[in-house]
Amino acid sequence: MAPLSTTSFPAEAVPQAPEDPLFGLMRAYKADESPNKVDLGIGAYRDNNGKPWVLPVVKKADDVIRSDPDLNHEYLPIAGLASFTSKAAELSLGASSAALAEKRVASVQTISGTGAVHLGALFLAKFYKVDGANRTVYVSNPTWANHNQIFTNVGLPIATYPYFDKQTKGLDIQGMLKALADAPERSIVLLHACAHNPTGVDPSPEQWRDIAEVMKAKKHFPFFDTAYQGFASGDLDRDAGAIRYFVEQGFELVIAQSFSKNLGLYGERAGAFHYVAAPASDATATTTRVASQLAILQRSEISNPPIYGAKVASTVLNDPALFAEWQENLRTMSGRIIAMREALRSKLEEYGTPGTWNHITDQIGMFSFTGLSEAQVAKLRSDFHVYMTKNGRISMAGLNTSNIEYFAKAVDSVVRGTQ
Ligand code: PLA
Repeated sequence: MAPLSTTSFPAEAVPQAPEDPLFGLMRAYKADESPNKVDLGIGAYRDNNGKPWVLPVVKKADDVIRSDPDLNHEYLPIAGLASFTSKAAELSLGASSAALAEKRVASVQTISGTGAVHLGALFLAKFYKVDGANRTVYVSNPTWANHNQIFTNVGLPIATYPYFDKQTKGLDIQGMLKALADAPERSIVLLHACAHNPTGVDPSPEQWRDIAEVMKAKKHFPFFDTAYQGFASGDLDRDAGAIRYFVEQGFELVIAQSFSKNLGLYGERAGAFHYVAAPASDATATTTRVASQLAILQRSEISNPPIYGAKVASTVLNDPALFAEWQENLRTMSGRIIAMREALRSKLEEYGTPGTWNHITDQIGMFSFTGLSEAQVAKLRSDFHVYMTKNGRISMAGLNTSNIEYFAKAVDSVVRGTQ
């Protein structure tokens, strides 16, 4: 007879958790044997053949790294590769940033963007407590699903501010501004720097000014997530506009930065976390103290970050010729995505698919928030082998000249059949 269970982890204590929706989708797509299957799930760039794209500039950087006779596999320092984090900070803040010149930026290399959001969350959970700080993190409705669990896992409660207007399929700026004005003073506000996930809807520069004004009046704490710099407009500087504006306005803020998408380094986990102090006579001292505590947190979690992706990024960021080539590669990616947006919209309009489809080209970045319902998404999957998240988000890079017609016809059929 088998002995009775003596586990310390019975189902009441450790219930079966659902599979992560996005990675579950990826698994289901791989298992699907249909030759027509279309993967519009995870936000990873694909070339026009539907294949992962190793950026040509990354191949070159890889050659440089591998042919270095001094190459070794030693530990990085706790804060990571300094030649990477310093350039990563410049990329986000601008090379002529006053914050950098005044030494009020602390940068730590992280396990990509996710690790950066987590490190920031952990830091705030431990230290954002003085003088009536409100520990609730306000995230856009909707936001990247992982934001919710990263913050709640470290004990910071989540609240939402309106963001996407279902009617216009654009930004609900009035709703957003009102929610930020109504939130308790000194709340933490998570902002997508550009190419908002999942909606593809970004505030205009004027709207960013209004957001900053309300946040300043309410003394809110900005937490920027920048995972798509270069993917929104194709221009690295323009895509950093919101962050730079907030820094110019004198906010103390943090930035979680990912190089997964813009360098195509998904599995290498290259990212950084930046703390920027507000201008003040003691700003450098504050920055030094913050950096010292970030190092303690990092040491206890991962000790020190992985080296390869950071080296690739550092090689590209520090070499003017490679940097220029990277910008070209970025334009290739963003250009192909824009071409797919145009093609999808024009096909749906050509078929007379019920509804309006201008939002497909109005939205920017990696994703389009199609407005398809959960039932329509399910039907696309069961009848057409199209894989997308159930909120109606599609990763535009999954479309190409070979599958766009198939996808557009599938959408047309499903929308007509479920009205
Ligand atoms: N922040 C946002 C807004 C993201 O969309 C993602 C990735 C990350 C951070 C983290 O990416 P990183 O850890 O690889 O740097 N979002 C993906 C993948 C691409 C994911 O969910 O992990 C997505 O499909 O939404």
